Amino acid sequence: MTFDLFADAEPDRMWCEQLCTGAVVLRRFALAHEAAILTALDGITGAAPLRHMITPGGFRMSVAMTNCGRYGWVTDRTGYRYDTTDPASGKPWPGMPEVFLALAQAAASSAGFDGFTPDACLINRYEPGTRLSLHQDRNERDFDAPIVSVSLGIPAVFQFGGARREDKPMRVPLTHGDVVVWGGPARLRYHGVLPLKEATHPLVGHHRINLTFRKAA
Ligand code: MD3
Ligand code: FE
Repeated sequence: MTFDLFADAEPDRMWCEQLCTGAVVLRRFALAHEAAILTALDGITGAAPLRHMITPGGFRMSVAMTNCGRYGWVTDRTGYRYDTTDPASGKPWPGMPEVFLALAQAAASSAGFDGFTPDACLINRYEPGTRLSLHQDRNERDFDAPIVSVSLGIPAVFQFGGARREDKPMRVPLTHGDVVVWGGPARLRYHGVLPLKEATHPLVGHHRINLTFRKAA
């Protein structure tokens, strides 16, 4: 079973924090398998390079992105969507590595979401100074499925807002190995990432990488 990979992952180094109903931070959850995750990531970015996509409004995103899994999230002048092909190559996105799937499913289970079957993994790469402004994730078909996000590399401050853009966000620091599961009533809350401070991570260098696992279709 895929879960076994994460079954004995040094529980003394891990703890969880509930942000609200449906949102749980699993601190250091991905740490025990960081090397396998980063190796798999190199395979993906070799086949589908990170790139700065263009928003429907014509702006170049400061966050560089790529995808793996059946569906990839893309944006261009025509809008946001999930697509089975990488527009840069015309080929399908790289498959979801087993270690990614095992991580996402184990994290979802730990947070009370059994049977999570992500078909999309968006990979975001931030450099110091880069931010992601407050938004909702609404391009997925099934809002009952949770979203699992994995933070790697240099630290970031995540903004976790409410159901309305005006709701004052709480600030959640996220660092290498932290995994967050967002489901239920938390699924449609506004969220973003504050501009990253200059820092270096021994394995990842000057970047923050975020993996976001979703059920897109
Ligand atoms: C809370 N990425 O790609 S992941 C995104 O750190 C995105 O790269 C951020 O927001 C990042 O869309 C945050 C965490 C996340 C993802 C989806 C959510 C938090 C969420 C959906 C609802 C509530
Ligand atoms: Fe988002």
